[in-house]
Amino acid sequence: MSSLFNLGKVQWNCSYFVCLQRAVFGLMIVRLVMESALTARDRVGVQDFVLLENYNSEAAFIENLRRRFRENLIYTYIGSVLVSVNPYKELEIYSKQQMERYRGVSFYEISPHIYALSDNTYRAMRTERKDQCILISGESGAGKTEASKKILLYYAVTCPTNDHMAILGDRLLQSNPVLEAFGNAKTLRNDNSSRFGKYMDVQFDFRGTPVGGHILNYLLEKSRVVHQNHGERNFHIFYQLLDGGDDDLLITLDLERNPQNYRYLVKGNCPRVSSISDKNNWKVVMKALPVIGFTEEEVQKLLNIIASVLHLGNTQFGEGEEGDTYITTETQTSNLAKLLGVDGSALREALTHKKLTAKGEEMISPLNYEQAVSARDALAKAVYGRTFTWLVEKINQSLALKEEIYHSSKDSSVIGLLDIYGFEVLQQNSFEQFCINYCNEKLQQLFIELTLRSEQEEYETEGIAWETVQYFDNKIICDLIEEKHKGIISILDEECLRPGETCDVSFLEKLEDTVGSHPHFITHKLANGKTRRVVSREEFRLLHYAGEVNYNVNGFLDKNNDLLNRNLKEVMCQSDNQILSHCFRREEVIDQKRPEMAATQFKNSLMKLMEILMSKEPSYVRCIKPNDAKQPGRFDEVLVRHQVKYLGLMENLRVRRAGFAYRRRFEAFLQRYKPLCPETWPNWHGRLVDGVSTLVNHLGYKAEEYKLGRSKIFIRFPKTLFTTEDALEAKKPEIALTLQTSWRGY
Ligand code: AOV
Ligand code: MG
Repeated sequence: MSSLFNLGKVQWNCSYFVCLQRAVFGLMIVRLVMESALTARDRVGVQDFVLLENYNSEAAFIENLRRRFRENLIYTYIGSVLVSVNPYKELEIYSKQQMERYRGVSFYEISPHIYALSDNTYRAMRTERKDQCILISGESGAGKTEASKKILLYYAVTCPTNDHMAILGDRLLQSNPVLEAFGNAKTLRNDNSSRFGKYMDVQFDFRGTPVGGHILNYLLEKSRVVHQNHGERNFHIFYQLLDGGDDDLLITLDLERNPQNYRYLVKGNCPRVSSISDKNNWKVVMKALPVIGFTEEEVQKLLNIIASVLHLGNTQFGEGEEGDTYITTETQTSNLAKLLGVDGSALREALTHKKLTAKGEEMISPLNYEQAVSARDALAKAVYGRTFTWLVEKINQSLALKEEIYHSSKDSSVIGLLDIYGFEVLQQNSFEQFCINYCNEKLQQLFIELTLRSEQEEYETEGIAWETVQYFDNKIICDLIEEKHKGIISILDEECLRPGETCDVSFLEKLEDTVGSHPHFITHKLANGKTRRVVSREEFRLLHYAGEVNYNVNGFLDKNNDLLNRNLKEVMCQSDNQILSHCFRREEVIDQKRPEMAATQFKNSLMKLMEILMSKEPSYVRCIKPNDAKQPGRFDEVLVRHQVKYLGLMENLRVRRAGFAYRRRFEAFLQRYKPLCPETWPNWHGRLVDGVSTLVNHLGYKAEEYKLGRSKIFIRFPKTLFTTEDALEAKKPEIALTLQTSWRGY
């Protein structure tokens, strides 16, 4: 029976084939039998990590995540913290019906979901009348932005509204594609990576109707406008315009369709991304702009700016004999001036000359080639960066639908949503990664402080004794970066301001002198005078909470200075493009005071953000990236373990479990388990605490297993709860029968 048959070039021996088939079939049966033998809990894991038997084991934690991920259950709780694993595929769990399922339902009653967290936060805001915030963290590509969009959609769909407020809902939702077009880009980690930080307040009136919104934006990665790493792109909007804009529009803007014709778009050698349709996204953005209140004229001015950035990139220089510079792309510069709404010869002059004031006298000096290139790039970054800020302001105006409610009403409350750029380690890390990772350090600190604090506070208010848990406090790294006079940012500022010859390397030397002995700071120099291989002479390494990152100091000073030549500012503030004249103010030219440096500005804005967040009741979404290939179904255990570690999820779990694994308000506990005790079933008429006490006595809870607080029952071991849950499960047919009989009886 060993006939041979051809399968293309491969020859299969039939008996082997049959054997293989049998083996596979056998395995399938074994798996089926095993699976049916497994209880649902074994197969899909536990939906709250506090219910894990072996809660100290990282392996058990990851196994639980893996099991759930395999079953497309991407959400799991650690108490009230939602852990989310990016599925990298569309799941059928975000429909309107699903939203309805979660509306008004107690957090733990149904499976974990971003909607449950959204709903719980909303209800807490309503019932406790306290401002809330949802902090979404995780590394680049872990799913933060998607989570924030889902939360916003949940509110837009489920909150009570009226015609007037429906407009607000629309605007809130439509602001997303616009901000993403201008502030997101394809990176190696994420095809739609947020290159700015975003904190959005949604304001609700006393009825729980959304009445306004406000966005704070943080440090856009402007350097991307002029440079992209290999395999990365510039901001989406450039490609959208070239792909989606109609022929007439491109002619007006003097643009060609091929992105490869623009020097600012070729650096990453990645004009197209398979997961992105620039053409469709262009349509979405063009539809969204009027909804947010952009007039046709404003849209045109905005597009002029986008096009002018591309033309700026193509502005080329030649070197004169005296070391001076001239523009070789004359015609393009005339078009560029038109698009920028400025005088052509003034622009030409400003791109090739510098204005200096020495001893009260103004002098003009020619720029050399490198200086001219860097002045051009600085202008492109300034134009794009300031337009982005203007865009956010414009969106804010449109979201402040009812100004008077937003700013004055005592009856209104807020839910804040924080979606920042995730922790990032690239092959070459620069000033931008330094800022992004510093921001993540701050957020992690907030998480540590607030999770521990709120846990402690809960025990305190409920009058329950508390055990402390050891955890890594990353304050030491935050201090290293931000401390006044001694921190890296202060040293960087000093170096930028120090007169005389300063450069990126002198900054590195200064760092070595000042923070060289810090346990989280490393350079190539070893204490014994030898050289460390893993860090080059142009780098310093920070041991972040989330991993080690080498930062190359090249460009740190320039990026922190973020200077634009004065004569370029002068030209720009005369622009007849209203957006640009708004962005480049005359006062800025007159005012000789040096504005704050970029890193300090960022530090101060983060401090303010921390204050805002501390004043609110936080909820957390901790996003995990299951693989680096952006593929569905792949769970890379090493990668996940690393994230579980640095997100401090095990500590989070231990803290949650240190006291009591599980807690619930008396009424909720009684409501769920009252069928298990004849004295509480079908209704308990006394005090809630007595009802719970009667119930747990009947269930045989031992004194060490639980504690009654002022308004909640705290259960120490998951086993206790499992037993109770199993008892409830066993009782279900009986309860159903009772309900049926009583129903029939009526
Ligand atoms: P990020 O915000 O955390 O990265 P995103 O939210 O942009 O990450 O997610 C990256 C990609 O993962 C998305 O474009 C989706 O393709 C996919 N994804 C994420 N969450 C889901 C989900 N719940 N369902 C389906 N697909 C999802 V960054 O902005 O780079 O830090 O700084
Ligand atoms: Mg994002």
